[in-house]
Amino acid sequence: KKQPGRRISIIGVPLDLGAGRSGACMGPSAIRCAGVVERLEQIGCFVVDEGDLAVKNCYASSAQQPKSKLKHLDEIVKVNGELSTKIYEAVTAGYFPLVLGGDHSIAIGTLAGLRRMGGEYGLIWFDAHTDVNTAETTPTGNIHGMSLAVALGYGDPRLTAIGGGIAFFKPEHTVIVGARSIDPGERKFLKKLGVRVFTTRDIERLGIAKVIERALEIAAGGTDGIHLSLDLDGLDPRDAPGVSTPVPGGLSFRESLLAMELIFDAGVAVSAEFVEVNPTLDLRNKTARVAVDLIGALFGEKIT
Ligand code: B3U
Ligand code: MN
Ligand code: MN
Repeated sequence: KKQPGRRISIIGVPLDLGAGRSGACMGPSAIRCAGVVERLEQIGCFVVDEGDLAVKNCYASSAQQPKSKLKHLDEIVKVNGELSTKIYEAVTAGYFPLVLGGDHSIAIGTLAGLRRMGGEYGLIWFDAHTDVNTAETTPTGNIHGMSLAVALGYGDPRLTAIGGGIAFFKPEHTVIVGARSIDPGERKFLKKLGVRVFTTRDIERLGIAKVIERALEIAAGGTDGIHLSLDLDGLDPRDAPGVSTPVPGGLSFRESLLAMELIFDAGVAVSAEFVEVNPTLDLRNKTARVAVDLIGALFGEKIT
């Protein structure tokens, strides 16, 4: 199936306050250096790079943290509010928003912006983690471990209020792919809500093609399209070493690339984000280059 080259709006969000260590703030630069705009133009996309949102990145030590359980809540609320507006404007203008992170807390803003469109969207969450902690369950206080819960309507009221707090994503159209590090509170939450999780064990047994086929049924069946939230730590650290919280036993580069190709073939994606690239831990920008390969495949680049 041939799809026309898309109009893509690139939005960089150099935020790392949601993670447990600094460095992901350099992710958008690293992905640009790896040639994301050129690659998309080569495959016939029309690309507008909006540049980066302004972020006051003051990565405080634990001793400087406010007593709040959620670390850096004020700045994260502010940046995600701005991001949600950017996303809403891009989609309204007919663009496919491609958000470059930044830590995964930026999904709060992306998804709030998408929800403001009023349609019903499905969600594919590609990640080693499940990011459904709340203030009650978080073992770290890091907001990047809470963004999926917020998208589903759970969590700190200041986070769920972003974008107007209307019509949250539905658990029955949400699917997690690649999980292998789930906290006890998250396991309960996912069970209670009935969110489908394809762990790395499921992928090993079923194969990535079957898993993506089922994920697309869940996320795209009866919706107006899907959002892909791709955390680079979903891949194995051998293929994507430059991430803040690597977890062994992840998806290979080949499996991840096929996943992107299958999502392109389905023709259902309306927005995407690529997050958690941390250049300070990377090897010669390898992880950013992997991100660009995956982005190319998501927009229709083919090996042959
Ligand atoms: N579940 C843990 C660890 C974590 C979540 N997301 C990342 N790490 N990248 C937490 O802090 O919530
Ligand atoms: Mn994540
Ligand atoms: Mn993760």
